[in-house]
Amino acid sequence: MKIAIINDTHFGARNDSPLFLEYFMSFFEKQFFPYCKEHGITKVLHLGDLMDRRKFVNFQTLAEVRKRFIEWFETNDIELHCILGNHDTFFKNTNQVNSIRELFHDKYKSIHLYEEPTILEFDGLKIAMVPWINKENEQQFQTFIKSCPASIICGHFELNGYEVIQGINFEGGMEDKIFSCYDMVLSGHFHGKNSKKNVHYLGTQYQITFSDARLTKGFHILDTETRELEFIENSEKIYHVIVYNDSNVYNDPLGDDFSYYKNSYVKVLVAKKTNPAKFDMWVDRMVQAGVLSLNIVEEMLETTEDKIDVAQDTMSIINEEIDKLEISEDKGKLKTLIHELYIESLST
Ligand SMILES: [Mn+2]
Repeated sequence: MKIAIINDTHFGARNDSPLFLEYFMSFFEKQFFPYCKEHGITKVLHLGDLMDRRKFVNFQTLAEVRKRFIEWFETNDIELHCILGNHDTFFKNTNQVNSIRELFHDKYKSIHLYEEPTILEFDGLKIAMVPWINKENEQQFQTFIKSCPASIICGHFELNGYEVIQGINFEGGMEDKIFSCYDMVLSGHFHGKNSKKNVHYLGTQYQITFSDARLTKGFHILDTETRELEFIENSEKIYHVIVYNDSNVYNDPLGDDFSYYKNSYVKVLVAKKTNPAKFDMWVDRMVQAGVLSLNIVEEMLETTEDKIDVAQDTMSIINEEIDKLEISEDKGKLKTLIHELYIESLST
């Protein structure tokens, strides 16, 4: 049997942006749902952060999620097995009040919610489903994993030393050695796909913030017989980084078709601009194509001595600069702080 795994769908992200929600839904309607149908998948696991907002729901977002996501499972008789992520819970220290329970659980037969560590069995393969761990359930979790007979454990784990954002490893949380006896640990929470040893952070299925611009996105299929985890890439993007270079911009594989950039966020890094009129025409065409936001970075032109890789995203450039600093302070903490400020500046 093949099981599809999704996580961190964050419906309602970016201040309940209808454009982001459309981009998210289009992934499900054009890629994920047809894939499930075509491959006869009837079980889907969701590893937390179904909704983005912890404290309230926007009714327009809810209506779209209900009609275009939840009801698909119901209509097609496909099970959606959910655990709670930190974004699903109202309080930080308990899972008792959570959006999945309030909005969907008990109202739809296809939606299954695990508020406590639970062992599921698919074709004889035992899979443990662990909700967000907080002060209230930490002891219960510790007891559970010690005697858990499952070989695969799924959760929304916060583990020390794993990439929280490209180039930055999370400091704090639990150590991965507590899972050393499991064949596979599958987790939501950190949004970039990254694996170490038996632990796999699956990453979001699509881009949510600009830091996702250069990451590979998609969903996963677990084969209960071979226990292999297959990655299915989603190449649809809402963020684009284009390096503008007078001499080759028209040789782009997309040719002159700027419609590809409609409703997306485009950052243009100007590497070489010898003909300003040509550049202006190029920008005009980009605007006419209906981009949501066009951010042109020209300062790169003046930094020839330092050989900055203009194709990098902002956070990677900042991280490299921090790495070069000769300071006694903790560079990891500094990166985390700057990253938080950066994300905050994006989400206002
Ligand atoms: Mn998340």
